[in-house]
Amino acid sequence: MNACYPILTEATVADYLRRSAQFAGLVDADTVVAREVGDGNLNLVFICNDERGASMVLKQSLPYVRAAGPSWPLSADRSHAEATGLRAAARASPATTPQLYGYDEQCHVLAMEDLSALTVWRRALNDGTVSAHAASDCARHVARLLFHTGVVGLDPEQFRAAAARSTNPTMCRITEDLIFTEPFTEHPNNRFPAAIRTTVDSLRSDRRLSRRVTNLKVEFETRAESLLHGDLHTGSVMVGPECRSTKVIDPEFCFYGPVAFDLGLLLGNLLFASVRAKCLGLDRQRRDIDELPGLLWAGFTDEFWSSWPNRRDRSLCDDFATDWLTRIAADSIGFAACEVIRRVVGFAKVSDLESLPHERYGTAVTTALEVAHRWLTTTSPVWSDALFRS
Ligand code: SR1
Ligand code: MG
Repeated sequence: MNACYPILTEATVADYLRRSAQFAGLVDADTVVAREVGDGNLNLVFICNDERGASMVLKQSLPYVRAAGPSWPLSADRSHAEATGLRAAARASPATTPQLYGYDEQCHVLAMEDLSALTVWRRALNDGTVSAHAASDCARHVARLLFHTGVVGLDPEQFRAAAARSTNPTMCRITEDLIFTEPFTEHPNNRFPAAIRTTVDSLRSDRRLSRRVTNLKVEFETRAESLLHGDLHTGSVMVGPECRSTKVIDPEFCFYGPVAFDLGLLLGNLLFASVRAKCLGLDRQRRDIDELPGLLWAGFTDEFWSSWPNRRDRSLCDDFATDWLTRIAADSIGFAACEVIRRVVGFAKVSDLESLPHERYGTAVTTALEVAHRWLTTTSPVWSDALFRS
């Protein structure tokens, strides 16, 4: 595929930086060494180090889905959405947001803080580090974004204008297809072992489940509560040494949507960590992971209620907030279930399960699907310590 902008390589980064007025001085272009480390589904990521000890990250959107190749074209404009998401998050929650140094709109390149001293949370969980701190930090990040970009924080006209500026239709379409549609039908993007066909069929043929998933899909499409991260799984979070710092990365899917979607993606991905620990017989680790939903919900509601007295529109009464939180609690468990199903059945797998020994994989994915099925068919599910029980 011919892109109409130069695609960076490790060998061309120095030259790109030498020609860039915008990124001049961030690292020394004459001595910079670039290493491509991207392991996500979409983009190129270069860690750039110079001889003086300065470093930064360059992230470039490819004109296609990296994990699929040029046969799946995708607009590189997602880098614009990511810059918008990073700027909004930096205003709302600077401590949990990586610094954006600049954005080259022509070449779809973001220059950012180098976080290589931190570890991707999914990887830390896979390696046995649970990081309770990260659950609370992420939940607070979501709540702060809600209060900075939602109708509780902005004047109604500002809110509508911000929502109109932050539509992200191409990326939302990916989520609609991959999370809410394809896993529930026969689709070439799906891939799962034949041994779980009966479990998948029982999900697909459950009318109660289909009704709930359809309701959640329409919530996703229509409930514009605030700017969301939009893809807040454990691979979009980095945790620092000793878990003392947390950074929420990669908001290229950001859009105005239901806040429960961000909480739900986190919850669903924490279930994978729990199932993995269970299948590996790591009981202590599993017990620690199973406490994360409680920390996530406590972090979110604590931040919510601390911000609530400062809401912009004082006519919003406390009972409304209570009802709102009840709906967010139930919908986030529903969104979590959809995320679990798509990672098992559909496109874009998770290493928590994919790196399990072959003989444990079938049990792991069946357990995950059974929990998701329960979440989608329980009337008014609530966040409790028993959420991950299988
Ligand atoms: C085609 S993109 C596949 C997935 O990768 C991203 O991280 C999102 O989760 C998306 O659904
Ligand atoms: Mg991502």
